[in-house]
Amino acid sequence: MAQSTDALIGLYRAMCLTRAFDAKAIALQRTGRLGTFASSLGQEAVSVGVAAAMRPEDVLLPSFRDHGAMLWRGVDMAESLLYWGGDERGSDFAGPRQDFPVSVPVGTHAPHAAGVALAFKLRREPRVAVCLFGDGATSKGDVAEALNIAGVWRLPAVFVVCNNRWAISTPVERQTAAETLARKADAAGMPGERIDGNDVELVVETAARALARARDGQGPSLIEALTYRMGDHTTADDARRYRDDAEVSRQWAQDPIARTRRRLVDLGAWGKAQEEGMLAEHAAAIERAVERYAATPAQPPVTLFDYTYANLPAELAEQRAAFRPEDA
Ligand SMILES: Cc1ncc(C[n+]2csc(CCOP(=O)(O)OP(=O)(O)O)c2C)c(N)n1
Ligand SMILES: [Mg+2]
Repeated sequence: MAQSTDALIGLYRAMCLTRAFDAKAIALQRTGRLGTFASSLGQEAVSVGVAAAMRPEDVLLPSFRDHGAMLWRGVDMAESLLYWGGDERGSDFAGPRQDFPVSVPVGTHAPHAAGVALAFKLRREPRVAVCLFGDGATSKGDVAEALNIAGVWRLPAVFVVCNNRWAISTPVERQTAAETLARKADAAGMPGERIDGNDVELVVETAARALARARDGQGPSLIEALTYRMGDHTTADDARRYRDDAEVSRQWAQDPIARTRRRLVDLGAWGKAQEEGMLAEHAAAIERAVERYAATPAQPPVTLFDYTYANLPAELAEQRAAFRPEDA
């Protein structure tokens, strides 16, 4: 692939940081210091690769497993921990200010992406809305509607299905009778392409092409990036209850991080010293983020009323007012 070695090192480092952050977040959850967490283990190449193809002024609409994309775009790890620790201030990240927060509702951010792209089109801004969602999300009406309207209005949007083969315990074979998820683009009148989502260079190249097309006024695209969810669905799940260990073991052979490292080593661009230096640097950065997260004073319970409505409905305003002063 036509990526420079430096660019490949940058992608490799970002995937490794994502994985190290992920492992730390799970450890924090296991020791009662984080509410929950959705691991991106094994699918880092999709998230990082898509974000790497974007320009800063584009807008990312991530799903809950897109830590790689969010960190690449500049979200601080301490802010991400705040979010997963149940503190809404974690969604009000310092930058990138116009990117969307994590969408936990499956696929509901796809119509938002179409809306963002429509705004760019009406304002004649050469920007693109990039929406990441899972294989399970493609069965949602929200996604079908978003693809349809983006196609008919030729909106500057790129939709990326991160096909990690599972939607909690539902395998993709039981999710759809369509031959591929990329084919869902046909009905919306946009190009759809299935790619190896564990090849980070291919992800960047494919996303860059789709972004260029959208920026150039040629309309949206759908990319299906095939990867695998190596971990549990979230920290509240135990995937051994519904899938075979052998399947998971087989998938490790496709690990995007090991693949990229092998490629860098073959190019003579990476070795033991660089690897050790990077791991130490990442561990220190993550430790600093954990400290900042732990040192953030918790918000008072009354703030649970504060982030859903711009104007609180009367009955909720009444409940908020009824909070005892010591809880407010
Ligand atoms: C609207 C909605 N329905 C159900 C859920 C519960 N839920 C959370 S994740 C998930 C499966 C998502 O699968 P997929 O789209 O493949 O994404 P992945 O978890 O594999 O990244 C479901 C059903 C939800 N969060 N939102
Ligand atoms: Mg999935």
